[in-house]
Amino acid sequence: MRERDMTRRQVLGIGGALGLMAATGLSASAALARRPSITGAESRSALPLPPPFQVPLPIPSVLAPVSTSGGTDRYAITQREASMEILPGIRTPLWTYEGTFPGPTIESRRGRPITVTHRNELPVPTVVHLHGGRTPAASDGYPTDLVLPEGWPETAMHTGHGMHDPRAVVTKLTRDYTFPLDQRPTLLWYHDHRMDFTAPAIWRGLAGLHIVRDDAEDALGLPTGPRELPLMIADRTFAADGSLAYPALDPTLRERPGVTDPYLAGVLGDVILVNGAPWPVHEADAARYRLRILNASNARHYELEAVTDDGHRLDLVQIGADQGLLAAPVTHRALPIAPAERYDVIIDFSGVAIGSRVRVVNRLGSGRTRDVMAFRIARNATDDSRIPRTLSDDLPAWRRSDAVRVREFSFRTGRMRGGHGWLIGGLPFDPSRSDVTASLGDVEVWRLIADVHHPVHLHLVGFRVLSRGGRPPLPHDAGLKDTVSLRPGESVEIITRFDGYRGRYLFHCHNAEHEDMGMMANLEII
Ligand SMILES: [Cu+2]
Repeated sequence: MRERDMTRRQVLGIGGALGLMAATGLSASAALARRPSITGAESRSALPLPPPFQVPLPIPSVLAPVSTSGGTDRYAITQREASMEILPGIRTPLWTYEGTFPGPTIESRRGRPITVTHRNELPVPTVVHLHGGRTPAASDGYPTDLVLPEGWPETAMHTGHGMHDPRAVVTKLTRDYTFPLDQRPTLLWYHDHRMDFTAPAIWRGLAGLHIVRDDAEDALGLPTGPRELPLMIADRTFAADGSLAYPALDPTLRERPGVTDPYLAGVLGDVILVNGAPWPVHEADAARYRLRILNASNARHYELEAVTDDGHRLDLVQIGADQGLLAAPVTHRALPIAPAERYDVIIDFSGVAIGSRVRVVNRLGSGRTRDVMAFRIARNATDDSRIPRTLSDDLPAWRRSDAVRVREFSFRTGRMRGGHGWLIGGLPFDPSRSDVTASLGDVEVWRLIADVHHPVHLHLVGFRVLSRGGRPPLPHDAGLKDTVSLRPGESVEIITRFDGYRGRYLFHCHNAEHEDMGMMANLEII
C-alpha cells in the first residue's frame, strides 16, 4: 500500500476540516460552508483493478434455519477464514460468516424470535451485533462480551487497552444470540463489534444482511422476488498478494488496536464492492425494482444517483429508512448515504432503452470510486408492482414537548491515552463509566454536534430527526432512523423513546475507525 499516495482533497478529511476550524478560528457554520466531502484517507490497491460493470452482481444466499420448532427459528453460523474470488482471477483471504462475504442473509418475520448460534473459529475473539435490532442487552453484542476462540489465553483477554470490564459476559468458542425481532420490518445487518477491533474485522469480511418482513408490508404490492435486490456497498483496498490491505498497527489484530497515521480519520478503499463484487453489473427487466441499500463501508460516504447512457438521471423513490417504511414515498435525484445507513428505494427502468445501461454513481467519488455498479436493461417485461401513496401509518410521532430531558453530545477529535482519539463529550469510551442513564419509556431529545463527518448510531432504539443545522430535517432524514449522518460542523437534533428492554447498550460513531479509537459511549436503560 502506498500510504502517502493521497490527493489533497482526501487529506482534507482530518487535517483540512479540523485545521480549518482550529487554525483559522472559523466558526462551525463557516466550516460547514467549506465542508470537505470526505473524512478519512483513501489507500491504493497494489494490483491491477478490473474494468467496471463486468462482474455479475452476486445475491447473498439466504441462510436456512437448522430448526423451526418451538416458535423460534434457530440458525447456526460458523465464523471462519475462507478465500474468495473478489477480483477476477485473484484469491482473497477473508474472515467470514459461514464462508462467504457478505455473510448469508437471514430472512425473518416480525415478532417471530430467532436464535443464532455463532461459533468462533477465527484466530481472535469476536462479538456479533445486529445493527438496527431491538435486542435484549445480553444478545446485543456489547464490545466486551467476547466469544473467545479455541486456545485464546484468558490471561491475555483483551478488553480494550487492558481495560477491565467486570460486567463483560465472555464465552468460549460459541454463543447463542437471541433476537425477538419485535420491530418494524426493515433491512438490518449483522457485523463484528469487538472492542477496539471492529473496523478491521468488518473490513476483513465480518458483515451480513438480515431482512425482517411482515404481512402488512407484503400486501403493499412493492416489487418483489428477483425485482427486490439487497445492495451492500463497501469499499476495500487490495494488496499485491490479493489480500485485503488494511493499515492496522497490529496486522494480527490480537493486541494493539488502531491504524497508521494517515488513516486516523477513516480508511477508504479504492475498489467499490456491491455484495462483495467489484463494480458489478446486473441484468434487469425494464420494470420497477426495489433496491435495499446498505452502506457497509468503514468510513466512505456516498451520494448515489442513477444515470442512463444518454445522461438522464432516474428518480430514486425512497420508501424506507433505517428502521422501515416511510409514511409516504419521497423522491430524490441523488441520495446521500453514510456508513451503516440503509435506504429502501424504488427505481423504474421501464422508460430505459432495451440494451442500454443505467449506472449507479457516487457523486462524492472521483476516478474509479465514482462508479458503484450498473444495471443493463435486458428485456421488456410486464410489471404489476405499485408504490402506494401511503406506505405505513405506525411511525412514532414524538413531539419535543414529550421529552423529559434534552442532552447534548459533541463528537470531536481529541487526545486519548497520549495519542489521537475520537471523543464523545470530550471523553474516550470506557466500558466501566456511566455516560447516559435513561428510564425505560422516557422520551428524550439529543443534540449531536460534529467536527468532521460522524454517522451517529444508537443501539436498541430508532429515532426521528428533529432538526439539522438549526433548520428542518432534509428530505432523506424522513422516517425512523437508527443512524444519522452529522456533516462537518453540523448539529443535529434527534428524538427517541427508550423502550424495549432494560440493560447496557451503546451509542457511537459508525465511522468504524472512529469507533475503534474511542468514539463510543454507554447507554444504560433502567
Ligand atoms: Cu466519527
